[in-house]
Amino acid sequence: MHPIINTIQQKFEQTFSEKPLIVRAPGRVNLIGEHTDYNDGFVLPAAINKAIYLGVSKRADDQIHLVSIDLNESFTGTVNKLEKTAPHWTLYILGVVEQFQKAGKTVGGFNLVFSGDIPLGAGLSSSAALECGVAFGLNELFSLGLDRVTMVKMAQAAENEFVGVKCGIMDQFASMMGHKNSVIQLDCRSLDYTYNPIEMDGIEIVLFDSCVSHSLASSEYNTRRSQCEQGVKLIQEKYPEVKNLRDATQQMLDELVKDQDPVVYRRCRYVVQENRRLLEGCEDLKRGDVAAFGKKMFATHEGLSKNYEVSCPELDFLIDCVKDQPAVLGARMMGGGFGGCTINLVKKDAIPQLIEDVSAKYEARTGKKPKVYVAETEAGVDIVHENEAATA
Ligand code: GAF
Repeated sequence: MHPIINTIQQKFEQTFSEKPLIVRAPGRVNLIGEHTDYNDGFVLPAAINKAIYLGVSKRADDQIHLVSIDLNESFTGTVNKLEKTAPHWTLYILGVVEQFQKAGKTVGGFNLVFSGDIPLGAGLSSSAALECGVAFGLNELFSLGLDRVTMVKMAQAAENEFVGVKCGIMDQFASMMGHKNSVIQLDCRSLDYTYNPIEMDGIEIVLFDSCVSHSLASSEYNTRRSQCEQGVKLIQEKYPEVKNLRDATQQMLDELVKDQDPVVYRRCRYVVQENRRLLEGCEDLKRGDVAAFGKKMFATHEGLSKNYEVSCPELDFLIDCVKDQPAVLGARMMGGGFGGCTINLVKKDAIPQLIEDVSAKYEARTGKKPKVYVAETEAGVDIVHENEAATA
């Protein structure tokens, strides 16, 4: 049995004297398309083999009992009064309950115990995984009949409204909708999506974790979002049909934003370029041209670092370490930024040596060893059935 599932079952039975329903909710990677989701643009994420596991059961009363095994903390509240002042980690759970209530779905009292192997603050979306796992578990427990995409939207709304981070929809979508061996090409405006098979023979996704802990809730994320909105407002003075940066062109930015606000201009230019890079990059992958795709990842990093300014010296250094390595086809910082992981497409045979070299250089420069994960794509959120739990 997977050790985390075992731990949850034991803790659950000790605490609540019953067996829980177990849900697995994965983290995500994103190959390209960063900071495009909240601009109605495109993203290319996949769910991965790192996950949060939750044990849940119904209660006869209206209480909510939560246990975080990893933080060694617990919380008791009630479905009738969802407190935003509760410890921070509870907001991702209570926020989902609030969304269910807003949608007129009756959620009774419940017990929940969770743990996971998604490193926290590494940009692999542990928060979205928790939200999606809670949504899926409660939907199942109380037979609410919600479909996956509806739960994705509710999980995102929980983060926007209860946690206070104005994130886009990418992370929740990837966690809920992932398929093994596929990346999801998602149009964040229409929510049309396709599963593109990952065909990168002999190439693996390697994540170098800078171990600089980012905080998505940091005001910088919300600031980027509002700078994009400012750019759109300037463009709308002449082109009212532009609803979001997704609709903007370089020429519109040059004409209407460049002289008005150089910082907003750089932010918007990055987003416009990134949407184009993603669409062209998907064509590269369809042709099997991973080398061309990888070059675009390096270009994305450059844009995120210099124009969008969401990188940090440690992430830039990790990219500098790999950019002239023939075995690394592409690399960039991933996720919201200000820390977390870089994502690297690396020739399989060269991985051990690369890890050794990069780790040594990183330690010499920063005094800390990076953590390294080789990510595999996985299916999205699901129930762990008893027979799977026994063999996982
Ligand atoms: C974070 C957010 F949660 C996503 O919605 C997305 O904006 C990402 O940063 C940047 O692409 O993970």
